[in-house]
Amino acid sequence: IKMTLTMALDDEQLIADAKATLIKNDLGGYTVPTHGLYPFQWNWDSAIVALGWLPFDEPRAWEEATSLLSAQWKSGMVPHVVFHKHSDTYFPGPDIWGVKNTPDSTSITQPPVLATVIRQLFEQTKDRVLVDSQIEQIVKQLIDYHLWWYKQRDPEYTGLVVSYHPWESGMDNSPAWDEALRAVPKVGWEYTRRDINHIDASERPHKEEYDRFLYLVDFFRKMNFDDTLIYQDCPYRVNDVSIISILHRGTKDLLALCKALNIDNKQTEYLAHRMDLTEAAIGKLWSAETNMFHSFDTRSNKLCSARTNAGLLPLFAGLVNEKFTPKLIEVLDDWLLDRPFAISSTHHDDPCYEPQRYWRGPIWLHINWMIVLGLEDYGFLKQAKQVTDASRNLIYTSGFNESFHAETGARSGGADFSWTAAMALYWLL
Ligand code: 9WN
Repeated sequence: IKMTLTMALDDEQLIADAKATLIKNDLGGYTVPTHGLYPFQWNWDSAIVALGWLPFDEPRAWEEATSLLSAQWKSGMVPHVVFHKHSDTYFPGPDIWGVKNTPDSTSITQPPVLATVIRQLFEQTKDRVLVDSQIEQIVKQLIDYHLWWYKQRDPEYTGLVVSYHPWESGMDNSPAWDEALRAVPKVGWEYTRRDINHIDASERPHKEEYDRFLYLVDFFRKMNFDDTLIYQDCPYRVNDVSIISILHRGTKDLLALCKALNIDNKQTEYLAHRMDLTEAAIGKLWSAETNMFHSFDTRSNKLCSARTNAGLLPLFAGLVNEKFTPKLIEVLDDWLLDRPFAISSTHHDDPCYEPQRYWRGPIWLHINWMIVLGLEDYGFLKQAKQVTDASRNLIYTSGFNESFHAETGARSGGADFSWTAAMALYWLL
């Protein structure tokens, strides 16, 4: 009884702290991931954060989405960062990206998890007037966004969209990108990073990666942000299994929303057709050697070799067929074995595994959340519970950090982090 009481009190305190974290990071209509390190609005962070606002401030949850969508480009693209207000604490800012839009933004996007979140908001919001006043406009913008993904990022109808930048994947220095990134030249100019003013360099990407990240930013500007030219010539062009999975799940959720709103037209038909193409093509990302999914480098025509948690995300998308499912679950069981803190972003037996360095080892709760939803859909409830318990464990051990050290569960990256607070609210309430 004593144990239960202590836990209940801890939960109460954690819930209050998680809410306070979101409120502290609220800059009026949008939430920064954390002050200093990331002082702007990030695309997939905001989607996750909306889930955190939902249980205690419904209008604010919806506003998180509409403020992000206010930066949507005419093409339909929703940027990866929106620079609503000036800040000197982050690099690269709008001057380096060179985009001439209002509001200022970057020229790439991020994993489109927003549609899945909007479906949850639509189903769970109690204030139906709030929902009815904006859902059609939001769905219209999401349709444009998803059409843009398929048309511009898979113009050859392969079934697998491409990504042009590790920042677009949201898994910046994942070892999955090592080989593909080596083909990108290094930028020729000097620059000053700001991230290592906030966070120890041992937890961040190396300079060699930043040199190439920035080369790509320059390249987009030189191409005048033209989707067709970039598709043809971008030196980095990867079928990212994480983006592909999140897009697929998002489109499914978007079509469910359309159904609920009686939207049935050429666009929804087109999206359904694109989903069929992805289902037919996903086998290309399966490796019989590792028994899991990998991203694919379309420049070298090779699977990216590292074993990362992105390779589990086809579960979230419902893209794992009967032949692959038992094998993938076996890999997951091994990944979780004797690991109270899970799931590391890179498998602990992979030669590239570094438990403290950003996307090369640390654990990210929003990825766990997606994997759990997938496991539940497939009926793997034991594993879903294991990952949920491990995620809660991390919150109890170290609070709301950007990510967590894969071995110790200790803080990794920024503190007072919005998406981790949002996931805490999702799991503790
Ligand atoms: C670049 C904000 C973002 C996340 C990404 C994470 C990190 C940025 C950076 O922070 O990326 O977009 O400068 O390191 O990798 O997933 O959206 O939290």
